[in-house]
Amino acid sequence: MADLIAAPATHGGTAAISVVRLSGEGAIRAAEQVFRPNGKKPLSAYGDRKLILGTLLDAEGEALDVCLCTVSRGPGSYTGEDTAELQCHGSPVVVAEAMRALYAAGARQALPGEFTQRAFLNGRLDLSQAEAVIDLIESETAEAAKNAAGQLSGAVTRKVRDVLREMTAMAAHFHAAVDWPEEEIEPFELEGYADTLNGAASILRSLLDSFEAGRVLRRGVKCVLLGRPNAGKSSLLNALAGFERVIVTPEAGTTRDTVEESLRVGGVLLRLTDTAGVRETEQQAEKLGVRRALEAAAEADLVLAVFDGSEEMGAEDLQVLETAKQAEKTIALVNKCDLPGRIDEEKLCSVFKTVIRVSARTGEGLDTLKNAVAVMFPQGSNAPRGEILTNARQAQAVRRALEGILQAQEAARMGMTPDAVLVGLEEAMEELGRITGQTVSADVAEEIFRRFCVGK
Ligand SMILES: Nc1nc2c(ncn2[C@@H]2O[C@H](COP(=O)(O)OP(=O)(O)OP(=O)(O)O)[C@@H](O)[C@H]2O)c(=O)[nH]1
Ligand SMILES: [Mg+2]
Repeated sequence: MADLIAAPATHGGTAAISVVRLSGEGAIRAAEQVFRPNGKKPLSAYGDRKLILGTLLDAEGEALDVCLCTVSRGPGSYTGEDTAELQCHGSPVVVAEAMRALYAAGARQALPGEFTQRAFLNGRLDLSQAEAVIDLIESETAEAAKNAAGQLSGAVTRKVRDVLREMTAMAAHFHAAVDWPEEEIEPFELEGYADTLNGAASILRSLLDSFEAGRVLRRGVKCVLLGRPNAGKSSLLNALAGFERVIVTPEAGTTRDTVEESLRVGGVLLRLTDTAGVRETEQQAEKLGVRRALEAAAEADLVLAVFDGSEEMGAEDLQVLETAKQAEKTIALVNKCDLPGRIDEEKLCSVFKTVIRVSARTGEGLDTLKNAVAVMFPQGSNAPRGEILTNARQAQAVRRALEGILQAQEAARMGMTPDAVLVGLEEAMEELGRITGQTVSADVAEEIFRRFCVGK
C-alpha cells in the first residue's frame, strides 16, 4: 500500500460539516490516534462503512470536536487502500487542527487528485471514469452532471472496451494464423472482418459526433448581446439574470466595456457578454469598447442582435445587422415591444431566421427567447446520458482510433496484405487504450490528476 495521505475533502470556509479523508498504509491506525469512539470498542474493531460517533483529538490528545468517523478497508474502498473519513464540525480551525493531528500520526498532505489517482493506479477506476469525476465536480448544469455521472459508471468505457475487444480478437486471430501455421487455426481472411471494422468505425463515429454536441454541455454557449447604443442590451442582460447586474441609463453609450455573466437560459449555460453599443464615436474608451463588442461577436456561438423596436432603423442598426449575419447563430431581438413599434420588422425577418419581440421592461417575450435558445442548443445529442463524450483528450484518441480503422479498411479495400491492414488496427488499439488509461504514459496520467482539487 502507498504512503499515508490526508486532506480536507470539503470547502475551506465555515460550514455545518467538514470532511477530512485519509488513505494509505496505516490509515486506520492513524485515524485511531485522532479519533476515540464513544463505545468501548476501538475504531479498528468496527466494520467497513459504518458511521461511528466519537471524539476528535488534537495533536496533543485533547478533545477537539464531537464527530463521526467511518473506515473502509482496501481493496474495496474508493482508492483501493485502507481509508478513513472524519466528519467534523465545519470550522476551519477544527479542520486545521485535525490535519495537524493527522500529520503527527504519520500522514502527509495529499496532492491534488491524489485519492482518485490511487483509485486509478489500483484499478478501481479507469482513466475516463477518473476524468468523469472531475467533470462531475466542475459541472455547471444538471445535464452536465448527469452525463458525467453516466460516464463515471462506465458508459463511455464500455463502448470503447467493446471496440477494443473486437480489434484484439481480430489481431490475435491474425497473429495466431501466422505464428502457428501447423496448428489447425482457421485461415485469416480479411473479408470475414469487414463487418467488424464497419461496426467499430460506426461506434467511434457516433462517439465523436456526441463530442461536438457535448461542447454545449462542457463549456456552455458563448453568447454576445450586440446592438446600437440604447437598444436595451444591458436591460436585457439584467432581465435574464433577474437582478441589476449591469448599469442601465437612458443615456446612449452607458456600457463602455464588455461585461460577462453566466446564466442558465432554457436549461442551457449561456456565457453572456454585454457590450458597448455599436456606433461611430470620437470617445477613446467607447471606441475601444465598440471594437471589443465586434470582436466578441465574431467569436460567439450565438449573437443576440438587439434592436430598439420603438425607433426606425438607422445606420448603426445596419452595421449590427451586417455583423450579426456573419455569426454562427443569431437571434434578432426587437426590444421595447411595450412601446409603439416603428422598426421595419419585415426587413429583419428577411435577414434573420429567428426574430423575437421582447421587452426588457415587462419581461414579455423572454420565455420565447429561452425556448429558442433551448431548441438551438439541444443538450448533448441523441446519445443516452453518459455516452456523450465531453473530454477533449478522449475525443482526440477516438478520432485517431477512427483514423486507424479507416486506414485498415482502406488497406483491405486496396487488396493489401493482412499485415498492412494490421498496422492501422494496432494504431487504433493503442489510441483506444489511452482512453481507459491502459496505454497512457505515467506523465500524462500525472498531469490529468493534478487538475483535481486537493482531497479528491
Ligand atoms: N420602454 C422600454 N424601455 C427600455 C426597454 N429596455 C431598455 N429600455 C430603456 O432604454 C434605455 C437604454 O437601456 P440600456 O439597457 O442601457 O441600453 P444599452 O443597449 O445597454 O445601451 P448602451 O449601454 O448605451 O449601449 C434605458 O433608459 C432603459 O430603461 C424596454 O423593453 N422597454
Ligand atoms: Mg449597456
